[in-house]
Amino acid sequence: MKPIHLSSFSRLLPLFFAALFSFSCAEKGTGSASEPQPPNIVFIFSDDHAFQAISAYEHQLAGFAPTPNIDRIAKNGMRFDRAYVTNSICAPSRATVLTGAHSHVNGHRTNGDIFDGEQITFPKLLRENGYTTALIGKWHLRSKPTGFDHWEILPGQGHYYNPDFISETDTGAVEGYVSDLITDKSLAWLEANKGSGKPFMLMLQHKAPHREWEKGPDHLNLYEDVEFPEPPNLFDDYNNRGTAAKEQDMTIRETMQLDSDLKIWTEENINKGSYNRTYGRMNDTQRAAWDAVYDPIIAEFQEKELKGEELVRWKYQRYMRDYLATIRSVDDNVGRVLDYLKANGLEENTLVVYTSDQGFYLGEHGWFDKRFMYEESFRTPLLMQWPGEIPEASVNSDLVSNLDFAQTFLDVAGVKAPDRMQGRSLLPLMRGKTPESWRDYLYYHYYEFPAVHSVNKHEGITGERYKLIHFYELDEWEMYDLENDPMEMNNVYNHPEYDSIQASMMDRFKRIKRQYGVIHPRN
Ligand code: SGN
Ligand code: CA
Repeated sequence: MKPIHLSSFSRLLPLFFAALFSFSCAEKGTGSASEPQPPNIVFIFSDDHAFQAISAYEHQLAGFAPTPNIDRIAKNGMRFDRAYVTNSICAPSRATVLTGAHSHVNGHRTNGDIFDGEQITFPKLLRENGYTTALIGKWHLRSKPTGFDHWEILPGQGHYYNPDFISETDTGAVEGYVSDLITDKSLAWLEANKGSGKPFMLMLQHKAPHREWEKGPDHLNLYEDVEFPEPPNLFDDYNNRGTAAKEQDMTIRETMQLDSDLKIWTEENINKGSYNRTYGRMNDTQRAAWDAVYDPIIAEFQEKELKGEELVRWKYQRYMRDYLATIRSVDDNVGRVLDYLKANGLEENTLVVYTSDQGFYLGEHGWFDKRFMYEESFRTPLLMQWPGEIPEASVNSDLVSNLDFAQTFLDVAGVKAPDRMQGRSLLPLMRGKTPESWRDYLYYHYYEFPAVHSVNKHEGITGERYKLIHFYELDEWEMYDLENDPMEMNNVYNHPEYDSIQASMMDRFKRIKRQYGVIHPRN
């Protein structure tokens, strides 16, 4: 038998009691047992979902592309305004969520790494302590999931239309749209689990809104009549920034593809680029509905012969229409999960978390994609509800990160976190009581270079107001004053008026690296 941590034992007593009488609550659902038990955890994780695209964040897009269901979580609970990631790229972020450790500790630095599933993760610890666990949706860690009673994953990045799913026993395409299917499978698992007498932890991991942003059949026309506001720095010239910002390959102007990204599929490019894994996967009905929307767009585009800034503006509008429509499908499906919990008496005793593996550029600096330590990609959305524990409609602005989830979930379940984990439990913050000793800096490190989008390796720290970044292979430093320059257009490193702040940031940087055990030859 697996050991049970003492600290969790008292909380689990009622659970054993409930298990003895599980037949009596079989029809009512896990949360209806009369004795309190550790809460269920539903972790809804999307891919590349920018906080700017969640209306609860009140960004300039909010009025144009509402997310009413994700906003319900903010209304029922807490919105975190300064949630960040340790490494703004997919697989490393997922590895950090599972292990509660930075990339240099869990070994997952880039999307090319293979996750070591032998290491300790929070789902394993929850499972050892009486939880039933599942992971459904995007995984992207290349090794087989460990620590789950049930898993059904997309291969690699997954597909939007008629996606393949891999499970322990089966692999094959399932007809439908990916956000709906991930939710169908998650609700089916919850339903099958009803009355197990055990608390559950579900990781429901969407593929959307990842590139190439293929909207679903219910939302093909959703934003076709909407003209979205442009970010003020859509035409950034990268003056006052370093080499990395100038040499990246992620601009809407140059990098964003007309065919695969913006769906201008014509006789000439058909069967090229991502055709086979995107548009090429649709069945006849799906394709007919798609073509009815896109054929006129393609015809109009060809007629206009846009160039220069006009072409960038057109691409930005198309990008937003597609990206934000894929988010509406995620939002609808978040609504389905919230409704299910409510209808099954599970709302009260379930912590629901909505977050993303990283942020994303929605045209800021002229970019899409992520990777940089600048705010839009470094930050990630984070919303949580847990009635009775998290105050309704509350906002937290402490520095928190994906490093903290593992310890938070263990704390919520009354399970002791192992020393290897490097984050902190968010539970006191969730209850509206930030400890005096809460962190004042976060450490960041991005390693994937050379690679797609050409973002140089860098590491850095951010505090409440100032951010220091070192592009160490270029030996270039950047420092930003987020209060005076929230869009990070002006590198103030070595500006005399910031001398003393810079000196203290450099000192903190060294100390934080020591604290987290970062061993790096260049520093
Ligand atoms: C693919 C995308 C990139 C994206 C990476 C990583 N190109 O390579 O734009 O940065 O995934 O994304 S695509 O044309 O194949 O879509 S991540 O979210 O998995 O890290
Ligand atoms: Ca991602």
